[in-house]
Amino acid sequence: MCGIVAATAQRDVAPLLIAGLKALEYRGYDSAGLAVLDEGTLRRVRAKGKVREMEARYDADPAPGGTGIAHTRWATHGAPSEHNAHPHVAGSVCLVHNGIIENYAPLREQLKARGRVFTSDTDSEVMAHLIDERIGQGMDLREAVIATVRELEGAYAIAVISDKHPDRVVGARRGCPLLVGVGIGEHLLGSDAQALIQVTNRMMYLEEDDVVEITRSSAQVYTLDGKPVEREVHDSELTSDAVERGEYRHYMQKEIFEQPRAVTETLEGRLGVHGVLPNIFGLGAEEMLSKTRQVHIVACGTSYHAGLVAKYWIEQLARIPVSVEVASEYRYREAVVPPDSLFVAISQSGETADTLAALRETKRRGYLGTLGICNVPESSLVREADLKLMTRAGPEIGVASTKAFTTQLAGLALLALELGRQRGLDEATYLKRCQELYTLPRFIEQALTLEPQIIELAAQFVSRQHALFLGRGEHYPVALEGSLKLKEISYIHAEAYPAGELKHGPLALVDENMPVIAVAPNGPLLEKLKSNLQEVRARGGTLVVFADHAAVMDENFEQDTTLRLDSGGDFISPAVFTIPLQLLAYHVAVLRGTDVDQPRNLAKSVTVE
Ligand code: HGA
Repeated sequence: MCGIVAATAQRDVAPLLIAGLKALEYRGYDSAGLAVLDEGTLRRVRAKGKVREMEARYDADPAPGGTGIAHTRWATHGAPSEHNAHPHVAGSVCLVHNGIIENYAPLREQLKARGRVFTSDTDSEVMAHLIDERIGQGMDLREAVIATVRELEGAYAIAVISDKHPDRVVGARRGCPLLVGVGIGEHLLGSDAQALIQVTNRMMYLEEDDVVEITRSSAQVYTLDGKPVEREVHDSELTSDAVERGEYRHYMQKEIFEQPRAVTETLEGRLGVHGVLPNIFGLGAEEMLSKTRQVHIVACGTSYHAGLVAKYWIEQLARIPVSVEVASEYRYREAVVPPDSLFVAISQSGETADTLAALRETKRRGYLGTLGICNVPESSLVREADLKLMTRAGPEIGVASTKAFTTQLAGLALLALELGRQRGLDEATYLKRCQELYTLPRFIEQALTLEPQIIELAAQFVSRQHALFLGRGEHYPVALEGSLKLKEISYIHAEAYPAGELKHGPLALVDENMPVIAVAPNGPLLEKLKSNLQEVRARGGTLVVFADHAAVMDENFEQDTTLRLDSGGDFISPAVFTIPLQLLAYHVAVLRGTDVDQPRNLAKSVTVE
């Protein structure tokens, strides 16, 4: 979602802001803008589209200066256009915003009644006017920001400058991420560490309702009562080359191929020869997990699919009930929480607005405790959950999630094994499953070698309008994930069904124009799946089957394409079978010429509701 960068320095900050925006562009690419203060004079450059469009305008007429703010937008209120691009200016105030101001409509009406003229359709602009009014009444910038955010309902991360108060930037956050970069003789603000890492690795993470004022020499955090408060400075482990694309054509392709290493990192130091190592979920985990009698998993999008796979694993290995729900539903529902329930929140960024809100809801719903499974160590989710497991996938830039998913699966497999061990899973099965999990990176590596065949297969999909994915058991969520990938980046309408549901409706859609993609690992459900595939053949459907080497398939059907891979065993096979589906979506999108890393209408790190 929208990305913010701000800086105040002894040097010209415009190049820092533009470099920061490029690193943040995965969060939004509807428009980009920056504003720079030079000796009390404000200059603003904005453009619809990507950062490079704005940069070209900036280069044609540079606006150097020592203090500035910048933004890359994913529109929520008002069309993607230049006049809705941030920064927004009102009088002496210039502001960028990530989030949604829910009470913007009455505030806007009140401001208009007081003679304020609006130049955008965004919810964000009200904040600039409110702050400017207060500066006009004699408040300084920080006081004006604090008084304004106290009036707001909704979520925000903001960065604000004023030509009446040069050489400083005031930031504030509630519900959306914002952190401070501590440089030498300079300070920055950013939506995430990637925006700042090119300048500094020293970061100060802001907490809910913090307000911060940065100058070249200081970064002071305040509460909403205006009291100074200390926040620790951490050294980020992120490196700037972790966010480079290298020799790959797209970040998504790079991230698909990083999966063997990413999963190895997830498992390292957590899975030993005798099983899952102690305390990998944090202090107190042993006790909490041993008391757990029920698990609620809450997540969005791809993370939700990982949760669905985990339901099969945990119920099978630990014999305790698991429910999985999308966070935007869970948070507004009066969920029944049986005693000794563990709440598990899964999010790549740890800033997913709905997942975080759901986590916060648990406080009044009486859970035994909460566990966050997340890829970003300093995120809100990790800070707020009782127990945590970092997935260690490294930065994921492609909007369509790939390595985040398989590393989440690896983390959830550890959880299922640990719960199983505590709930009396027999030693032999436990050790067998642990060993299987240990080999997961190798089987992912092998699955990646299917790429040349998948490139050929992708050609069959280029002119398709629809696709149907089928799976059974824990491979049904894999089918869901495959269909999500395809629709996200190739814009082909795709749906996934449990194969047994086919005849209850979706079979009506099957004809020679409907490719049906089946996930067919060897196992107890294979025969059932094969019957479902016969139903497709009988209607003239084109079948693409991803099958285990060991699976005995009926391959004498002309309209079928069968690709073989080695699943590595029942337990890890959902993660392994995900790989060809990711590759298929990727190569179909490449052939269709879509913007693979930044698909239309989507953005990463969904920090708004
Ligand atoms: N509501 C603002 C900011 C949107 C946002 O944060 N998206 O992630 C707008 O529409 O400009």
